[in-house]
Amino acid sequence: MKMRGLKSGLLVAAGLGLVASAWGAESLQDVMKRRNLSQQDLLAASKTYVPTGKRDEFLAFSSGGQSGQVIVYGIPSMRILKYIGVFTPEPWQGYGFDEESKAVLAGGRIDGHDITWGDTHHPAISETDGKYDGQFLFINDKANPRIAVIDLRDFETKQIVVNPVFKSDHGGAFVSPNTDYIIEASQYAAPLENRKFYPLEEFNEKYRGGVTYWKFDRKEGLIDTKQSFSIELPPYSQDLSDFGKGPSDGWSFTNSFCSERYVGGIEKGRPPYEAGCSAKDTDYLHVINWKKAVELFKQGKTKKINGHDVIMMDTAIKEGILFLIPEAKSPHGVDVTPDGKYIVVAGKLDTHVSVFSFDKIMAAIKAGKFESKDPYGIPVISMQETLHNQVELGLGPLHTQFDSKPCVAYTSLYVDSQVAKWNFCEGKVLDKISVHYNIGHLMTMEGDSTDPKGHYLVALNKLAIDRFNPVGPLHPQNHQLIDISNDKMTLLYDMPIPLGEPHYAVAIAADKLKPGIRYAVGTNSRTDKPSPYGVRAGEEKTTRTGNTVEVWGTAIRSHYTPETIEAEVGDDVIIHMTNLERAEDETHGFTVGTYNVHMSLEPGKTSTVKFKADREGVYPYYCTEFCSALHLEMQGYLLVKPKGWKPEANTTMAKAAYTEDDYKKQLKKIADTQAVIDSVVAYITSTNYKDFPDVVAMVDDAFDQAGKIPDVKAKHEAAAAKKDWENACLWAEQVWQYQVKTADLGLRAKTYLEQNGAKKIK
Ligand code: K7E
Ligand code: CUA
Repeated sequence: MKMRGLKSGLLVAAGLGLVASAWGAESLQDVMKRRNLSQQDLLAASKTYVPTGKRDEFLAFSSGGQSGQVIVYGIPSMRILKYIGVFTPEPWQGYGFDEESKAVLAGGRIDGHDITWGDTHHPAISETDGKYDGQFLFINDKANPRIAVIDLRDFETKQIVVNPVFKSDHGGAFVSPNTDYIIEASQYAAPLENRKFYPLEEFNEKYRGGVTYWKFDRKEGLIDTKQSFSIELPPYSQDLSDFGKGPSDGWSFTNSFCSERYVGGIEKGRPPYEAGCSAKDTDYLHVINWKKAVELFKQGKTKKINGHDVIMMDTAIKEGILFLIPEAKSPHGVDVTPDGKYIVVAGKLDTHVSVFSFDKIMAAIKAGKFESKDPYGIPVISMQETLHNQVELGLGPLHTQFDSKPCVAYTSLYVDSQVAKWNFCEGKVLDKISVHYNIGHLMTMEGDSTDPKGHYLVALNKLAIDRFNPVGPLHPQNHQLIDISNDKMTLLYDMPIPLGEPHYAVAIAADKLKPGIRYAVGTNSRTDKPSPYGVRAGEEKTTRTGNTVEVWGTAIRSHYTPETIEAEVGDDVIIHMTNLERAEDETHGFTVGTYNVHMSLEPGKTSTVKFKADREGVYPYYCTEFCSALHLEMQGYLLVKPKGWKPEANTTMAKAAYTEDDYKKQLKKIADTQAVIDSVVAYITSTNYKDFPDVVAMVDDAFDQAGKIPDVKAKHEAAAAKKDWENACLWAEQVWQYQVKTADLGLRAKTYLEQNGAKKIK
């Protein structure tokens, strides 16, 4: 890893000499002077710059905080690649505007109410054997206790589940080492029953916290709510959680604050929550044997609350699956080390991080050695006897991530606005770096797995203050990229994020992700199953049943079938569209003006929009993605007629004047274009193009377009034979449209082959 820094340095040094000749007018020194850049700046730039056409080493998935979305960006370039709509409608992706995605969002309804936002905090990538496998992403919604499942084959949200017993959550989403369970801990204690009031005076008796273990069915790609269960916990504000791994696999850890169980109420003259919730010196780390909890659940040792299985505290205590360890007050992060031997806890109001030894915890439990019980009878293990060490790091330590080097950890210091690099085995501070400002979480590459990758760290700061051009009182977020490949950390880059507060983020080696580029034609992308509404070319139809007009349509450059949809006022209109394209990145959109519907039709996808045609009028529909030269012409009309309206007899469309000369010009244009196509085809087939799957796909798509020509050619020739020059010209024009699309694909394939070293074989 040292090599990287050194290599970049050499490149810059070499660049200083070379650039002048390569770029002519301005030398690198000129640019440095003009832009007031130092050598250090250039080195940082060379470590983050990803040249045009090149890709990033890692992909980060960041919570989008109050936006209810997930932000995907590349590292080290910090280029944003996508916002994934999760808990919040996202119109570009049609999320919340087509019926298929509305069904996903409907999974997140609570008490019959739509909830159209979320407070996303902690994303988690699925793991196999404790290592990121790049298949799924999970994220929690703190405000409305929910977990979402995103499939990384297409980066789409597939499922939202509502926690059946919590009223808020925080300690999720984190996955077990084989992703058979996803953990979600509650935050603010409340009655577990839904729609049930108890006065705050009964807080200790009736209010509860808890932790839920969601069963993940990897084959279905969905959480199985019926196989999921919770454990009742005391009304301490449970906070973050983590699963054990390696030697600690089978256990989970959830910390808490406000174990004082203080209830504020300044309006009644009581000191506020913040005073009462931090009065004691310690709070509690919950230590849970979750594998044994699964057994108890399977044995039916649960109570149904709101129809959901809950292992009650009494059972958990009796069965010996629940323990507490005092931890320094108001802790926030709890992070299991990659080797699974230690649990690192940081307290916001303590300058230390505490490193607990899993071995020592097990020894105390085996020996039945407890220092006391909490008010609910949960055995309390001694903090002193289970600590491996405590390390003084600085003010406001929060979260910890790990390096690829053994024993090396990084902890965020919120109050100091710093990152501390330290050795958790030996309890030594190694380095510190300032960040801007008030860092919350931090992220190293695959840094919470059993196999962290080193290289980079991103500081997710709570405040940006003066770092960017001002854009009003609401500032962007600041993600700062830090190079951790050397002994000293160096700050490389500030990235503004113009979305909600990022809490946690996770980053995975880019080559572990294998997203698809097209769906099988007629796929409902939200269920990953064939849509019953998908049709192929030629199968399009429009039906009327009672007051419902239903359209099974298709989209392909540059037209929809059908191009006219007729309805009467008051009809229900249902439009299914299938994108017939096979070419990469040939997405079409679909909207009907003023009806608040939108689809994003990636190649092969089938989507549906539904609405009531409640107003007479003429409503254009059109494609919302600039998909081809004739994208603007990818259009049609929804005609909403008065009830019982009939056309007058013998009306026809206005005619345009076309002549035989016009037709001849069309034929010439077609012949010229065919010459271009022929030369491109000759080039492609003279190479080993079959060795390039991307090119094979383009060639398939080109033949698909060319294959439509004979039919249409027959039409213009038949019209010409009848001297119907209008139809002859227009059908000839359509031939040319297919030629243009064929040529476009052919030229793209040719460029690709030239740039990727195709060999001549003929
Ligand atoms: Cu903002 Cu993990 Cu929800 Cu810490 S959390 S900062
Ligand atoms: Cu299809 Cu624009």
